[in-house]
Amino acid sequence: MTDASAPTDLSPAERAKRAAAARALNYVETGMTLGLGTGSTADWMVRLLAERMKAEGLRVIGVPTSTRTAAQASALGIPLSTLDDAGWLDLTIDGADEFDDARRLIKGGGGALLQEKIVAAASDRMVVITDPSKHVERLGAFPLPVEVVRFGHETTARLIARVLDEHGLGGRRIALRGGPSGAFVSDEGHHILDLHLGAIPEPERLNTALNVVPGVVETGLFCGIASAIVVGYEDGTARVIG
Ligand code: ABF
Repeated sequence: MTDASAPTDLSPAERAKRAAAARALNYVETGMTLGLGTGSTADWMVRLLAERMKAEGLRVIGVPTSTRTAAQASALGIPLSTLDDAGWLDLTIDGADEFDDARRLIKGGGGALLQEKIVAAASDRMVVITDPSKHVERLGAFPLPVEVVRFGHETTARLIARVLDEHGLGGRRIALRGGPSGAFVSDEGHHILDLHLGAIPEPERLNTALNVVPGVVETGLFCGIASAIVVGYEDGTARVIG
């Protein structure tokens, strides 16, 4: 059933994002500490959460996964805490760049993968809000973001290339996000390498192998973290899968 309160002037893509965000908020109860995701779908979740807090007196504490989300949530009057002060979260709601049928994700297109993964891992449940365009049979069409320290990041890229060779993914492009003259810097002061792999046959194994490379901080492979996937559709409906 579509949400009668939804604005009528939304694009089909925005209607799908809003629908997923609205459906995911059904998991939210007063008194919860919530991980607030990052990205365009998560923007809708934060906006609708603030509306419900005002309209229904819902009381939650938010832990943002990026400075972008912190600014949005703060401006909307959502009480915020740091992850360390919160300690552990009841629920995290966040977007994704890809998801497969095993609820494995690629995240990090927005550059916040490190904080997103830490917050999601420190939550009883992680609910992903997304749309059908992000569903894949096999992860990897979306370039895999890998967060690396700035020191020696070109050498780290060469060490990553060796790992890819060992995983049958040799010769794939490894791109410094933003390029050498305008390299992206994450909230934690790191760079991001985007790995154009095409397909990732064994996501768990690759995630483990990449995470032990000196200089690698974290990868955008989320395996065994998502509890449920909420898919929003252009007709304004949403469905929970997995
Ligand atoms: C965020 O959601 C990022 O990890 C990811 O890049 C982004 C993609 O979602 P959306 O399409 O909603 O922007 O959590």
